Amino acid sequence: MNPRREGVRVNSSRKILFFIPSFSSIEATAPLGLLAISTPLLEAGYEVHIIDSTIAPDYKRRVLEGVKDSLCLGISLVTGPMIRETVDICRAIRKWNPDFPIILGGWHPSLLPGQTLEADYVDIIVRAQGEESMLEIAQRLEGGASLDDVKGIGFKRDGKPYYTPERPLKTLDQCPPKAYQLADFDAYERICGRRWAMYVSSLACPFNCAYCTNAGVYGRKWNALPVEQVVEETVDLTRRYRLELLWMADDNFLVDIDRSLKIAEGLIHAGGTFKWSIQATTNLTARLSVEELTLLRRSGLHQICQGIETASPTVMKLMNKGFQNLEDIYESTARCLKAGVIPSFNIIFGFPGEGVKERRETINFMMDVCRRFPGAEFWTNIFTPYPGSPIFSRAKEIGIEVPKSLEGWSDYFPRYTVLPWLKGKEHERVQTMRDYLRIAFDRDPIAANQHGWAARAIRHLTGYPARWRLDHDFYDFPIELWTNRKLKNILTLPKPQVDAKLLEPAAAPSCT
Ligand code: B12
Ligand code: SF4
Repeated sequence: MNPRREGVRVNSSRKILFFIPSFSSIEATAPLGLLAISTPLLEAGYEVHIIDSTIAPDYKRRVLEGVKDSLCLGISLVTGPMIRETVDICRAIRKWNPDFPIILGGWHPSLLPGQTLEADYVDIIVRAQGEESMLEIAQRLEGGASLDDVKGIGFKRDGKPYYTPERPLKTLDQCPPKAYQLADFDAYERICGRRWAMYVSSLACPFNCAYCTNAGVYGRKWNALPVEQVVEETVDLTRRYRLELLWMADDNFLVDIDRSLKIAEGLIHAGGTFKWSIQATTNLTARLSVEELTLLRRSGLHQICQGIETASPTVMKLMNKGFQNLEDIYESTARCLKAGVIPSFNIIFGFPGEGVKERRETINFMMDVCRRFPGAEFWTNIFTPYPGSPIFSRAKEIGIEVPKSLEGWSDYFPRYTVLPWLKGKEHERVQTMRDYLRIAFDRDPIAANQHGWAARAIRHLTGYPARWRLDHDFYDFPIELWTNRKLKNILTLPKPQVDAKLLEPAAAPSCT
């Protein structure tokens, strides 16, 4: 922390302000990271306010107003465009009061603590789980005490960064429930068109894919909440906030299949009426029989999102996805659809080692699966080398230019990624091909506001030539994309004007 403030009483307020910068998505819902760190603060009697720029267009004014009577500001961020709003807000606060404590937590500060703390507008960074760290920081700031004994954080002393010892990770059952009562679900629904939330029932993933950052923060020791707690909390949550959908943000929900089936039985028994979706690896999904999938479907499971990422055996090896088998994917796709569960797949284009031949193998696979199994859906991305992922240790060797400051990471986003081995005309071609993949087969986004029926009809019609192009690898004169965009602009429902209510301080300590 800044030497001007370390060990000095800053502000006697018991109000903590949190800010989450927009994730540029209309698939909007409450930020779980902030809901998680709010609970211990509420239990200790602090007043917590959250401003989410996704639902608060005048977020800057609100944050600048809100900090005036707060003890500190905490910001949650992942690598990418969220950093832009973060920097803007922090600079404005510095201008107002250079001594006001600014704390950064979440994935980016956890993966790059040193570089994040270097920014002159950051006082404290929190690494990994923030429930206890944030509470202890608030208590030290309030009491004017030193931060030395707060584990898992970094701060500045005499202008130099100082890091406390790592805070051991807690298993999920040791973490408090999330403060969902702080979320303005009405505002999220107005943006998204669907009333939904995220829920975490297990933590970490036993695998170690080369492009994935998860092990860098949560390790690889999978742990989970007890079945009864998951059933009770999810049913209560969906009833209390009238949610139609829960998106399990677990990295790999199906690690313990027996537990998954017991959750399904529990939900049926408890009369849960909500839809839910999960993320799971293809090998674990493939272990489910039609009967088991049918049980999951009866409990409301409607989609299993699986990261195939590539269908090229060469690239699969490079990605360290030795656990994946393409034949199994065909079979499990058939089983999912028979049971009424949507198999939804992610693909990453441009992983180092993927050439034209390997990319073609993946496209052929996608086309084949979609044709043979109508209802299966694919979402694609361009590879983004995130810090903390195994491949990132080879960044220099593979020619990735690593940003040298916090601001430098603002453009780090799959949509914009240009790689040394995928740039110029070839990059443009892959982007056009991705656009054709988007319209070639129907998909079901979370955001119900995204398209009106007319826009969907246009996409359906342009699907025929799109499939022809993908089969023939021909993307010149992309007239259908142009038509699709133009007509969509005319026919798509206007994005709703959303303004979140100023959230009332939640009464401590009633969480979930
Ligand atoms: C849900 C989710 C999303 C949702 C977010 C919706 C929302 N309203 O929040 C959606 C689908 C929109 C999304 C989008 C993206 N995501 Co995402 N997402 C996740 C996911 C699956 C869960 C995050 C979560 O809520 N976890 C539960 C909470 C409780 O845990 P937590 O976030 O880790 O929070 C804890 C700590 O980090 C800390 N903490 C968090 N914030 C703060 C703040 C303060 C002040 C403090 C003190 C502490 C603190 O304390 C919390 C409690 O212990 C993670 C993977 C994962 N395993 O976590 C990826 C993940 C965060 N996403 C990631 C990425 C890359 C993206 C996208 C770029 C993907 C894309 N292709 O577009 C976009 C970009 C978003 C953006 N802002 O720019 C990466 C981030 C990597 C990185 N280096 O930052 C992750 C880690 C996935 C991965 N393995 O690579 N994502
Ligand atoms: S990409 Fe998925 S399967 Fe691979 S390590 Fe990350 S969470 Fe696990």
